[in-house]
Parts: sequence; C-alpha cells; structure tokens
Amino acid sequence: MPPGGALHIASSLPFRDVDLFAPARSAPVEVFSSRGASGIDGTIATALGEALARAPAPVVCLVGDLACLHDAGGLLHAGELADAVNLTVVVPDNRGGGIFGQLPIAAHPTAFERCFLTPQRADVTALAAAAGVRVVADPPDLPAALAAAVARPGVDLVHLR
Ligand SMILES: Cc1ncc(C[n+]2csc(CCOP(=O)(O)OP(=O)(O)O)c2C)c(N)n1
Ligand SMILES: [Mg+2]
Repeated sequence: MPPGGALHIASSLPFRDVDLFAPARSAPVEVFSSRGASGIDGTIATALGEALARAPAPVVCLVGDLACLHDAGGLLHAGELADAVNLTVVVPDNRGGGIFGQLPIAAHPTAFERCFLTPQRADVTALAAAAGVRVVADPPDLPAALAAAVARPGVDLVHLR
C-alpha cells in the first residue's frame, strides 16, 4: 500500500482475518470499516466513496463473496466511475457466509447451508465484467497481482477462490 492509500475491510471474516493475521507494518495505513447496524450492507459503495474522496490515491476493499453480491449495485456504480478512482476490490470467495461455519449451527443437518451458509449461484467475476470492472481471477502470484492492481487507476476486482 503506497502512502495515502487506504484499506476498507468488510464485516464478517475479512475483518476478523485482518485482526488475527495481518502483520504489523512500519508504514501506517488508514483502515475503514462499517460496523454495527449496517452489517454487510453497502460495502462496495462505501469503499467507492472513500476512493472518490481520496483519488488518485488507491483504496483496497477486502470483501467476502456474499457481501460483494449483496452490493451488486455498488459494483455497477464502481464500473461507471472507473475513470475517477483507483479501487481494488479483493474477494476471498468461500461460497457463502463462511463465518457461520464457526457457529454450532454448522452441525445442523438441513438448515445450515440453506439458511446460514447461503452459497449463491451468481458468478462474481461475470458480474464484475458486466459492470466494466477489470477482473483478475485466481492470480498465481497474488502479491504481484495486488501490487499491479493497486498501482493502476480504475477499478479492479481480484477474485480468489
Ligand atoms: C445487511 C446484513 N444482512 C445480513 C447480515 C448477516 N451476516 C453477517 S456475516 C454474513 C455472511 C457474509 O458472507 P461473506 O461476505 O461471504 O463473508 P465470509 O463470512 O464468507 O467471510 C451475513 C449474511 C449482516 N451482517 N448484514
Ligand atoms: Mg464468503
């Protein structure tokens, strides 16, 4: 993350993963997150607003597959505003709300997948491409792919199965 860049972290596992696993950095990076009532709602639209406010500095949005699909409208707007921002949307796609796998309900024989995990048929990469967003799918060299996406203006979606 270059100076002036910011990270927007979605609710659910992304927020917890960064909290648990991100190493300490010598260079500070500003971090945004929507907590509380808003939950997973409007994540990409919020990150897009941050990217507009900070342009031409880059913003990276780390967001799960469900939160990403939940804000499909935000993704459409991101494609529309691609000339005005540098936004990289990183989607770790574990096919549903992986966080619920950590709850006792995960052992339920019938309700868990349909009512909690809720994996979607929608294809995140196809949606991003339809929005006019550049798609980087399962890059073999993730750090290099992220660095390249952050370095270029416009909107990238990095999809990680
Ligand atoms: C608007 C809204 N609806 C539902 C929820 C409940 N909820 C919390 S986490 C979550 C799953 C998110 O899935 P994903 O974005 O794929 O992240 P993962 O858990 O897989 O990391 C849901 C549905 C919420 N927080 N906010
Ligand atoms: Mg998920």
